[in-house]
Amino acid sequence: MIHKLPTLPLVRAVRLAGAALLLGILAGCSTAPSALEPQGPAAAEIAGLSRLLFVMGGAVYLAVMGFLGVALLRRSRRQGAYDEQERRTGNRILTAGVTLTVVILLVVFGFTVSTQVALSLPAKAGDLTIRVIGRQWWWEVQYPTQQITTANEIHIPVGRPVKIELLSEDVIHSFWVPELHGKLDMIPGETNVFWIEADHAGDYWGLCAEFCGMQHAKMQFLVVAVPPEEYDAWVARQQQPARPPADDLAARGQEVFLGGSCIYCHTISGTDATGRLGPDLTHLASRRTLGAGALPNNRGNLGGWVVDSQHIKPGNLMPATAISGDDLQALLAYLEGLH
Ligand code: HEC
Ligand SMILES: [Cu+2]
Repeated sequence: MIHKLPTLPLVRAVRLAGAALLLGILAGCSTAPSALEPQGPAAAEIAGLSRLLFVMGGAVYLAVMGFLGVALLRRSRRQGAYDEQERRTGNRILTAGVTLTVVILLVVFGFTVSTQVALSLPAKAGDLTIRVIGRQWWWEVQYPTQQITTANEIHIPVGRPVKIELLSEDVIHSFWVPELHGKLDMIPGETNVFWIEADHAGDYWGLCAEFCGMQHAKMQFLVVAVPPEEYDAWVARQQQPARPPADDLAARGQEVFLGGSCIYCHTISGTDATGRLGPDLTHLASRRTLGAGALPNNRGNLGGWVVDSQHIKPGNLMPATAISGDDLQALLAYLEGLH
């Protein structure tokens, strides 16, 4: 009796853990971006090829296991040399095996090449070029023609191929939006080019897919695909210089910003802040996250970030700031007005 008591909670705990794991996996399936649920033509090509390889590989595996089973069941216990008939059968099996293997490899090769061709840059993609620069540990996003610089958020018009130029400022990163395309490395001193296109309006999470240091896991971004008119409106807003402070508090906040260390690392267009080490803050309030997807962008998180971003994203390249409570309130009022 005494021995049985402790096992009950243990069994329950194991069951609970199992259920939690299953729920976790199910929840993960529904929310995490999956390359197997493509939302654009490039990702669809890749997912199609993956499925084909999986099915063919699975079929080959089953066939090999089947033959192995047959061979084991029908193995003969006879010693000594094979007769002529057996040798001929053996040769035939060998020829058939080699032929089938070559045919399968040729089919795989053919589909791989045709997928490669389908993934080559569409001519229309040149109409809109976005340059993304990997940094430890965030993404600088430039629209060279539109003269926009932003961070950690890429807005694109829906249903149109968009050319993406990938660079790096420090180490090797890798740009991956699982629902829109495969991965492509961002290499210092080199420009890699590919394209993305979204079939439907929506948000698509992207992430860094190459270990790039301490905060590699907190290096995410959002691709926001919107109808063309909405995209044009976004471009027009982003091209504006920063909004001037709306009231006295925000005006004081601007003084705090311009008088502090912030300007060495951040740009706010239309002001004296032209630093380039951190994200452009001109339209900070229009973005959905802080610290490359580390936190939702709201007042509380913004305050926490400014005072001690090291607590939120240890090792990131923004130092903690010593700031009085009043100055912080003013600074937040200013930053929150930067739509
Ligand atoms: C030494 C350079 C440096 C200084 C000084 C600095 N920052 Fe930063 N800041 C960064 C870097 C780098 C990041 C990106 C960190 C990351 O996401 O890994 C950042 C991120 C931010 C972000 C989040 C932006 C986004 O889109 O995710 C805000 C807001 C911010 N800084 C505000 C400030 C303010 C306000 C000050 C002055 C009190 C300041 N920073 C001082 C380098 C700096
Ligand atoms: Cu990275």
